[in-house]
Amino acid sequence: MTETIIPTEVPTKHARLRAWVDGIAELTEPDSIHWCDGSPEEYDALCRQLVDAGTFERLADAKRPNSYLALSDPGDVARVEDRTYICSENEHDAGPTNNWRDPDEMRQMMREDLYAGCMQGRTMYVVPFSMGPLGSPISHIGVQLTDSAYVAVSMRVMTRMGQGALDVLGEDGHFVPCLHSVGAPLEPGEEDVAWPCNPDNKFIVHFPEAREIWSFGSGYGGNALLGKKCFALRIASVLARDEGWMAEHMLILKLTSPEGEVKFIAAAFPSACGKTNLAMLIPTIEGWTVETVGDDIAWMKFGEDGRLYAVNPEAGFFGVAPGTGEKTNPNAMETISESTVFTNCAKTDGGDVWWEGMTEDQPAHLIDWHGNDWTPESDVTAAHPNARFAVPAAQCPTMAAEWQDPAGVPIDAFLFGGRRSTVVPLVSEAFDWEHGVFLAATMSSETTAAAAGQVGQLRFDPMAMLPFCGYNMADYFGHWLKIGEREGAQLPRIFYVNWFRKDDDGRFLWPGFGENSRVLEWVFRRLEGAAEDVVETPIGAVPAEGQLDLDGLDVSAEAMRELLTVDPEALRAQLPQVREHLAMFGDDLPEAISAQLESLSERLST
Ligand code: SAT
Ligand code: MN
Repeated sequence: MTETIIPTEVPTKHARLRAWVDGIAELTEPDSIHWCDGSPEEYDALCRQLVDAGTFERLADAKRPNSYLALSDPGDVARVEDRTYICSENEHDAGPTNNWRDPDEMRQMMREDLYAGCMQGRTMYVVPFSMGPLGSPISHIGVQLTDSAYVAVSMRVMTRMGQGALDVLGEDGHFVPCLHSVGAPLEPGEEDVAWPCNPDNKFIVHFPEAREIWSFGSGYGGNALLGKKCFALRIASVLARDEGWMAEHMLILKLTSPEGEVKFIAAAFPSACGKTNLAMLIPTIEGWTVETVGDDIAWMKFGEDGRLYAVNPEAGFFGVAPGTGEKTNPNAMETISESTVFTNCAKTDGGDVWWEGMTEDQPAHLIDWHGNDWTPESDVTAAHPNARFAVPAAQCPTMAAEWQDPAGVPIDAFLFGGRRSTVVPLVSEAFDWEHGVFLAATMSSETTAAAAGQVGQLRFDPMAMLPFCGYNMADYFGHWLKIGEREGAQLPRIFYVNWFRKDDDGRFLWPGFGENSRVLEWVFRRLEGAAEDVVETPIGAVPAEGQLDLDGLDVSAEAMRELLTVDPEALRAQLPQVREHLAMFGDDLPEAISAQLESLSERLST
């Protein structure tokens, strides 16, 4: 029995919004239009509809109450960077790291060849949402039009979605229009598939001047939940540049010392470096607590006191499931114990989900993410490596009380880092803002493991923003430098960390996870003006021997020395790769960044 959602009355007097919705409906020809109010009743009804359509399977309530599993089309499992475009009026403004197409040509092609009639046989959902707490001066409103109920449901988890956002918008407020279609119209009477999409025809398109997003062909994650990477990073980075604030790919955590003092830390790492784990970390050192404000994105604006105040623009976590378990992230496990939407995980015989790394033992039998029988003898993974959970942040046991504060939280430090098995020490502090910007602009991970004493092939991911910067990345470095020059600014101090250094036998030198709290403690003490005993190295200040709290830690003195060693020879060996990376930006590279490279090179040659 299929439950139909009754199309709603238009719940807003906002003329521009209504006109836009009408215009898109005329172009895409949906059967009906549903204005989302964001209520729990609507969420439940949409979920039931997704179950009827075969998109969702409800999990066993005894195991995981009020939760669902979706299995995507195998051709629609992740973001598609080669199909992602920044259509600025001027090609140069997209820069060397983005795909560019002429905006007029792109609009015309998408309207005529893709969007015309693309919602036939489907409902168009109007999804108003706030990125950031409702009504906060740091927040912004978007409205997504989508022909996917899965997307509407996910947007309710990931954003403040519904009537509240419309109320903030009022009759004339500004919103970012986000148009999305799975690109799979239905003929009259045609049976739908469980995961409609258009795998060979995906376009994830941004118009930075118009502050507009057009997405086609994919129903998955960052391609389709347009509030996340498309709005909160690519479009927001452009807004931030123009308005003097920052939209960054950063987690936000609250660190409290045994004395009850609080610091807020924002941290940027490329994917697969444990951002969600750090945001929900359980300290191993006595008396310290870490609480969570966000796990992926930070929007920061200057307060009157000159400090940067951050909000997490999202209201949920869209986390990678594989590798998440009681050992690696018990807080995440508790967060997703109910009311969670899972995508591309495996299903147990008892009606629960499972993925690689969830438990030590593998279940004897599963249904894998393709919908096939799976046993430990199978030669494929049971869950897709990019399988996800989407869950309201409010379910996380470590959410900081401030996470919904419209004023945001004052950021005391930025952490940057990559995945480096050699060369880069466990932690160092930049000399100053400009040096920190240089470190972040040259952030890298290794693509191939280096042999002992060698530098591997580096992949650079400046500020972890490579796929998310909505304009010329050289200008983005310039924006960071400008932030540093702002009069009266009380800037966060900048640290560089590396949890992934290995010994000559390829074993990790540092245990990571909860033990990373020892590094957070050192950062905290530096911010307080303590922990003054440092070793000045060519890449910044590293804790002197005895400065890190190692009480109860099972790491040998020799390994500790190795972890904090800065070898000028090895740094020199990686300089050509750093130079080549920055050369990509040509004459656009800010003078200060080239100057930083030259002074590093000088420090290394003396
Ligand atoms: O698919 S998302 O962009 O939402 C998640 C990610 O790739 O980081
Ligand atoms: Mn991310």
